[in-house]
Amino acid sequence: MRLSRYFLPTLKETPSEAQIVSHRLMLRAGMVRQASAGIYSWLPLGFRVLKKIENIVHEEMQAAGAQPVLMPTLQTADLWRKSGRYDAYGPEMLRIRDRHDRDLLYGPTNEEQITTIMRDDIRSYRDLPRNLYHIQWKFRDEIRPRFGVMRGREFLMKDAYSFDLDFEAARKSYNIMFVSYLRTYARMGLKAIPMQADSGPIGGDLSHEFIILADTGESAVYADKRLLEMDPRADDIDFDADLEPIVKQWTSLYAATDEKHDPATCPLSADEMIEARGIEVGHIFYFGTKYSEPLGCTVSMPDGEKRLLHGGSYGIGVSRLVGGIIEASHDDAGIIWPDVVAPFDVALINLKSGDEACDAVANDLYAKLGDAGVEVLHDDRDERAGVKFADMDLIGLPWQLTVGPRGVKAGTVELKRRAGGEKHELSIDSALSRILDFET
Ligand code: P5A
Repeated sequence: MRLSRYFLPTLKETPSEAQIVSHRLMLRAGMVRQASAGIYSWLPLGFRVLKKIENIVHEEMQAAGAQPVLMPTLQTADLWRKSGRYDAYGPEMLRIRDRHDRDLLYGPTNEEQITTIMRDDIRSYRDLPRNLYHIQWKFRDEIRPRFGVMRGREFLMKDAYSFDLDFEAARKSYNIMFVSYLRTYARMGLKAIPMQADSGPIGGDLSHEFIILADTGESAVYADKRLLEMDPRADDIDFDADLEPIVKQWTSLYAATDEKHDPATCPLSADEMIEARGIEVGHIFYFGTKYSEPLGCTVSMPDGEKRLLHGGSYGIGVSRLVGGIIEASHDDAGIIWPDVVAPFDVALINLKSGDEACDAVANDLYAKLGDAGVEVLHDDRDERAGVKFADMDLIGLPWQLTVGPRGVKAGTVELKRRAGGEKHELSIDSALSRILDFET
């Protein structure tokens, strides 16, 4: 992509409405713009990151056996009246009336809807287990939308729903999602710690929040230091195997948010514990027959007996993760994207756009990288070097490849890794192969 044609409205000044670093950087890097309180438009750069995160979530969900679907954003009030949540959900639910005076709502979550889909089309115990998920916009009329996409009113969630015959089987489905979540966050360069949690309006008695540590997080967290050393990607995972030992490894170490933390029962000494703040990037629930019972979701057993299904639901805050990753990975100059979610792989900076020799080298590098499948943002603008470097540091692409008149004469370019900041003057070919070896 040529930056001269790209819609990238970066800001020099720090927007005054933004209280935390990820919100400031998302506005300054031209990733999002607020449409109204807690509702955002995603501009090209931000949209690319959102899609990268979505892709990782899709891949990991499907590796764990969940199947993608897409349910609508609007649901009927009658459906929620049956589960009893229409009134219970309170003012966070956005209620809508259509031209026929029928009550609708903009879905804050989809337990009711997926349960009726299952109820209508699943017949036999042989059709279980099933896990369906979608990545869809949700609306919650949060009383205090804040921190940009971190606590929006409209936000993108991945929500998966498992259906099983009994508690034992449902526990297996829960464990699969538990392990899959750890790996999903690790793949994005995040250390997410599962913590005991309240199940709130979703309900049920088994629930874990996945929390990444960040000073600006909304929850206070208390956790065993050893959890920080554990690497969920160290083992090859066979999702058909018994995952209980892995889940136990994580859950046997103390970790709780302020809602659940009790100093009286906490087994850790001050030395053994991290006391920090965290961002909830995922939340999983087992709620048994809470929805299958009121909605009549059953299957037939071999003897003809009808059995209510046991359910769980599993959420990932996809749009929140964009902010969460920035909170975890930035410096004074801007964002530092982990490679896998970076909007482009390489910032190609032509310091003297319009100069024949510089243009020739930059265009050649752009073509070669593009042919190899590397995503390049080519700064071909007629701007001062300082502006170009500042913009590229701000938007945080993993590599900066700089073509300047002095280097071009000597046959060299400069390659910088945004994360460590180390710079190398290299021949054009070795710079190219350094990037290609890494990216392809
Ligand atoms: C699980 C999937 C649920 O809604 N039903 C379907 C269950 N869980 S949850 O904890 O309420 O939400 C799941 C994740 O969504 C993110 N999230 C938000 N992100 C941005 N703005 C919000 N206002 C918001 N509310 C929830 C969180 O990451 C949460 O873990």
